[in-house]
Amino acid sequence: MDERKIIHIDMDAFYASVEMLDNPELRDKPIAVGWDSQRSVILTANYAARKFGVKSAMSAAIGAQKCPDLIFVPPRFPRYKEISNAIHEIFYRYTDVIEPLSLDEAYLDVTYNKLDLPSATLIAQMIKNDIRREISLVASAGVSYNKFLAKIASDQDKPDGLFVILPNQAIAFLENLPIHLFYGVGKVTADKFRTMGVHFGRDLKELSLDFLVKQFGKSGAYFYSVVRGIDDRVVQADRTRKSVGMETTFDTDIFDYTSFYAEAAELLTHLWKKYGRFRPAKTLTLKLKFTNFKVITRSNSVPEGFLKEETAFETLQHLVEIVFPLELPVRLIGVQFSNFLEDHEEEGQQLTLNF
Ligand code: TTP
Ligand code: MG
Repeated sequence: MDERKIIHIDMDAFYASVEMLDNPELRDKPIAVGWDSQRSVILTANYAARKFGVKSAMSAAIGAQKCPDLIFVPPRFPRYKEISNAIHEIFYRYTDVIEPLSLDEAYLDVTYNKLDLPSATLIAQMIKNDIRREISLVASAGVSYNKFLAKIASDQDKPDGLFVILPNQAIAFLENLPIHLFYGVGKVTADKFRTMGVHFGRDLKELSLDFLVKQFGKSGAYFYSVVRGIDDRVVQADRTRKSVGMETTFDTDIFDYTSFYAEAAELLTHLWKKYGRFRPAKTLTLKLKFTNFKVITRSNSVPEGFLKEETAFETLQHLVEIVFPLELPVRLIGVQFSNFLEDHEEEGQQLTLNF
């Protein structure tokens, strides 16, 4: 198998960091995301609370015992999802081969990336910078040649980590890795390994494939491979996005052609830069929201796809001409690409970014 370049990104103290972002008063205080009731469980804690030993999956009662000043913040899942989407948008600038594992974690295959950058480490750094600059959150990244190593790498240097495991470092790294840090080894499996005298990767390596399979079933074969730096699982790209769009809401409503076209063209310029040139689409849609909140859309498709920026702009101009003269002033304009050339007929979600 040709050598791949895989990045694993994992946000630091994700839910807690979002809460601190939205409520700066919480920033220097120990917080736990979860409900403040005896029976509830802490979803995550910020680093100030972790110093006291507060952590994910701990009961709220024990958390409050360990850290008497602990502030409980109820979770807001729609907000985490929104931030997660924004982070994915940043990933898509670099590659379409993105496999989210949860709201705050994803694998990216950047072997062939959209910017033709030769270094996965550089891309990881750029992604971290983008996330910090645009979303004001901190991510940790792991970089290696397979998923298993990239995943472990992202945990090595948290928070704000960037940890790289090069092919010629992998074997030594794995030999020295404590057994409980192998991804896929939970508490029960770790205990079982320890009773067998396995404490580090190098101990695991002494065990035969037969023995491991007898002891752990399918996972045994996985452990046998990964400790040797072998993991051929591909990054399963999320192909569910059926459209990409951008929209903008005005402070003052727009009624005249020149302003309207200028705004729509600016949106398209950005949309083209971000997606259009990477993922040719067949359909361009213009969306308008009038002052009375009525929404209309007008679309046009080209069977060969928008391969050139000029074609997209000609179509945009045509769409703008269709809606003029405007029946009412407009408070919002959106432009959207859909019907991607490479897509098959799959179910999927829509995605719109505020601009
Ligand atoms: P994690 O990435 O495991 O944790 P984290 O981002 O809070 O902290 P770290 O800096 O160590 O990465 O999980 C991501 C989010 O998932 C986390 O913010 C809250 C949620 N979560 C739960 O709801 N229950 C859990 O048991 C865990 C571990 C996480
Ligand atoms: Mg995380």
